[in-house]
Amino acid sequence: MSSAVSELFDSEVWKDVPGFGALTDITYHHDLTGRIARVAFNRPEVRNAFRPHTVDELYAALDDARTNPRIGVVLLTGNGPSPKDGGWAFCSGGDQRIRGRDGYKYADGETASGIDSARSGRLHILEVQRLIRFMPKVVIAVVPGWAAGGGHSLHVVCDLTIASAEHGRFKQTDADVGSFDAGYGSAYFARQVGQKFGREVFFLAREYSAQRAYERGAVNAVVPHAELEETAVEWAEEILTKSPTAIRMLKFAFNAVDDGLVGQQVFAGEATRLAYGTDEAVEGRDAFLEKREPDWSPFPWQY
Ligand code: S0N
Repeated sequence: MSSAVSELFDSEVWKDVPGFGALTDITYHHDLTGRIARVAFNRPEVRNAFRPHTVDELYAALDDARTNPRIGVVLLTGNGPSPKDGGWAFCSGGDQRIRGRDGYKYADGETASGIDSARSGRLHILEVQRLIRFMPKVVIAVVPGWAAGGGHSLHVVCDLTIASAEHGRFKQTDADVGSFDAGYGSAYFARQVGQKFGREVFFLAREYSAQRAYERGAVNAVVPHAELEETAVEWAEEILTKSPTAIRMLKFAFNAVDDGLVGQQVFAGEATRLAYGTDEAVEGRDAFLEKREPDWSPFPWQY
């Protein structure tokens, strides 16, 4: 059991993760079975905008989930509501107070100029996008409020999206603030929803309800706000009844068509891993180690 970090957070479902006690910008929990991870933006007063430190924490938690062999599904969400005005957010993208600016000082002392110059301007949120994309587990965006800017892109790159009927809202503000996600956020989004609608979302930067996003195929389910996390856990539990290898291969198969040679490489790596488990591959390895010709006779040229 864990103490509540969000109005939708069920303390009976989640436990703290050892080694992640000092987080400031996100929260990270596992369910009691240790098979589902919940990673949440925890800056509700700025609609869960991320600063560089947020992204560092996010990457560390997601990578921990990626490498934990018991975890099969990751829920990515935003804590809320905002203590200032009660507003809800998944994530509103990059913190615009710090973007490309020297000297902005947060209440907790972090400054834009305090960031190592080798890292300044580095959009490492893109590394988080790749981590979600290439993690051999299902990542579900659980959207309790705004998904805007770089937050919209994160929902796009997640495998599935479940949104709050009352508060889920989607907006791609990039062109309003002189920013552009020219990778998964836009091009892959257009693969999901079609070119015309994809371009509309970016070029007009309008606001879309969860229902409208659902109708356009950008969201898998729209559920009552109070049931959002419960529903996400139900979906995760259903996925966990499936074959881990089948889910992994399917995720990489879905990805491969849009990921070029990198997609092929990831899929091929998994195919090689499967092949290494066959007697045929074992024979090849053993023949080399035993300095003899391999005997392929037990292995047919299957058709
Ligand atoms: C999400 C929106 C639509 C919500 O509108 P709403 O409900 O009317 O709330 P607001 O009153 O606007 O906001 C409440 C408080 O939260 C602050 N706030 C909201 N979003 C941000 C943000 N992204 N950064 C900093 N503060 C934010 C508001 O200022 C307000 O604070 P107070 O109460 O003090 O006034 C609406 O808020 C909205 O449109 N937000 C901005 C969305 C946006 O444009 N995001 C950035 C888009 N681009 C990216 O994400 C690319 C990545 C990126 O920017 C980046 C990241 C890291 C490093 C560098 C970069 C880079 O691009 O250079």
